[in-house]
Amino acid sequence: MPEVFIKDIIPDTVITAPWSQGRDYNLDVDNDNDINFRVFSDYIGGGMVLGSAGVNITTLNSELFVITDSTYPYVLSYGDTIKINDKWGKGNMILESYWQSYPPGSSGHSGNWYGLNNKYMGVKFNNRLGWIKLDTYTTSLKVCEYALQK
Ligand SMILES: [Ca+2]
Ligand SMILES: [Ca+2]
Repeated sequence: MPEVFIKDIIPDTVITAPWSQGRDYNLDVDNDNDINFRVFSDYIGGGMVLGSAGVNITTLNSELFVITDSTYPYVLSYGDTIKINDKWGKGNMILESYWQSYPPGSSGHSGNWYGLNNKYMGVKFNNRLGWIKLDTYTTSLKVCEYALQK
């Protein structure tokens, strides 16, 4: 078993987008001060017609991947196994996206990370496996902890 570096973020970092704004957060999974992920939360009003909110994550390195078969990262639970031959993707990923009509009447969401607690996103960086532990809400997320093989 390779050694694993685990970083417990204390306190957990909450990224909340105020109405009509966005908030971002930089995540450095191997702690070398070079940012690896950009997490972005937004909460946007499109005039009086439509509101939308969501949380996205972008990989910033060519050898950085998350477990997915699309632009929607998979959700892992405690005890799940991360393997080098899992399905990996990179680029601009959507954790969750929500929209609502105005006046309210219809709404919907996409992405696998809608309103989850204590879940994990699988990560691979230069063939080192790891994870990011997140909580997600409609207009925000909480970054709790991350880990990467040494
Ligand atoms: Ca880094
Ligand atoms: Ca924490």
